[in-house]
Amino acid sequence: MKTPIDTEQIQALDRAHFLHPFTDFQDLAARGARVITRAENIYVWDSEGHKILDAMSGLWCVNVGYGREELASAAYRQMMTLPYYNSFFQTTNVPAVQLAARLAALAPEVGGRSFKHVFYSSSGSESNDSNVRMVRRYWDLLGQPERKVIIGRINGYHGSTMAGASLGGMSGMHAQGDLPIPNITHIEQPYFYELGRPGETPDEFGLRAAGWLEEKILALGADKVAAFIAEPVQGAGGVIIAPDSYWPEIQRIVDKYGILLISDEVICAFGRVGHWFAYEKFGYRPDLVTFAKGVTSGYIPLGGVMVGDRVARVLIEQGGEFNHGYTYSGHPVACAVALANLDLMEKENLPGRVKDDIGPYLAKRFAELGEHPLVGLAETCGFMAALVLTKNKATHEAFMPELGVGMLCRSHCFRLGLIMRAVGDRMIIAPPLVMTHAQIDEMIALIRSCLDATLADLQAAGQLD
Ligand code: PXG
Repeated sequence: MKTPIDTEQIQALDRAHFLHPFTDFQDLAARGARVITRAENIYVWDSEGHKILDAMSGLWCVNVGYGREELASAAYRQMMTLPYYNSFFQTTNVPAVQLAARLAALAPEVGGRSFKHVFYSSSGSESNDSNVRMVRRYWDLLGQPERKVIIGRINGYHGSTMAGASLGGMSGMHAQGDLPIPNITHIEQPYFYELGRPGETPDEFGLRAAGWLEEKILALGADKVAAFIAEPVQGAGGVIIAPDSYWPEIQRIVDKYGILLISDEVICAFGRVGHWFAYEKFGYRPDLVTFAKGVTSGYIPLGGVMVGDRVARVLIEQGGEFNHGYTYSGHPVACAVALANLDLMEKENLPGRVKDDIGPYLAKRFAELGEHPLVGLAETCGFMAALVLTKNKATHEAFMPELGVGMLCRSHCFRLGLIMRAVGDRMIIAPPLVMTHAQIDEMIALIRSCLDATLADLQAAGQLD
């Protein structure tokens, strides 16, 4: 028998010593953190014994689900063989090489462009810092050092380091710490529900939204623009899915002005949208692809950049020494876990399952939630989905932000045994890719109960029309 966990003691130590990320420290100290103690398959348990269905895969990362023996064994074996060695001074290690070759083989070639090289880091944020370094180096080496500006999108998320937070377009993050850093600017996001005009079709809006990139390039001067960075589907921003017309038009624009395209697939790669890499689904041709999270299913930190031929050729053939890297670039244990994770994903055909089986099934069941009186929009992309809570189904009127309706719904979710994120009044999920149909049914029933409970609260408070 394991000793039971003393929740209050852990909470007291947590309060005393642990500064949590993206947290109001005082508020958390007053509430006390929920202590998560174990996990299996798609469920986590807290120290009080509550079982919770984790519809967020941890933080968009536990693609193969919890408790996978194969990943733990791979880490153990690698730690006993070679727990660490650097790859700085003309040395390499077997898992890092094998993983690089494996990722290069998995990344589909599009329009004659392929990805043969990988640069490793330990997170999505670091990978995007590496992107900034590589993009600037690329243009310097080509004799165009004035091409410095990287364009991102409002409400995009690219991490929390100085460069990552700057590339992202989260106003709350920019407000703290003089961000963005110089030479990073943003265009509006392709969010039809909020920005579409009356009578405009989604595809018309998609073209107009992509046009904002061209306007920005022209305003800056094309010879000043280095790259455009975007998530295939905006994750942290609330699962914002661009209309079909958006990405082909973005591709036309970046091609026209010769600027680099960075696809930040930290969330969307490794099966999340039904493909190994998401650019394949949306049919565009990035020059750099950021990855992290799902590459190890979050069991151990690993991130990196798939470097396409266009950039790799210049860095390799003209670059000399590249003065950038991390202690843990190509960490052997992280790479060994990633290889075991990819083995599992391949064996269980998780990208294919999302594309042809559980993705379409989730789409069908999720659409039913669109009929709920509180829901203005319900949409999915692969195995990520969003609901917009609305005051008035017919007019899509939003609730006053002060009401915190999303947070109210989220607290009902926790109480009823479901983890669902609230981004404003968008309720979002990104469940593990191993979910069965029965588990999808269980999750939909839970979401419905949470919506009913939120509706009852709002009715009681007289907040509905
Ligand atoms: N790019 C994207 C697209 C991400 O989603 C990062 C970069 C940064 O990765 P690291 O490993 O440095 O955290 C992310 C991370 C949320 C949330 O609230 C999302 C992320 C991180 C923290 C919170 O949805 N995504």
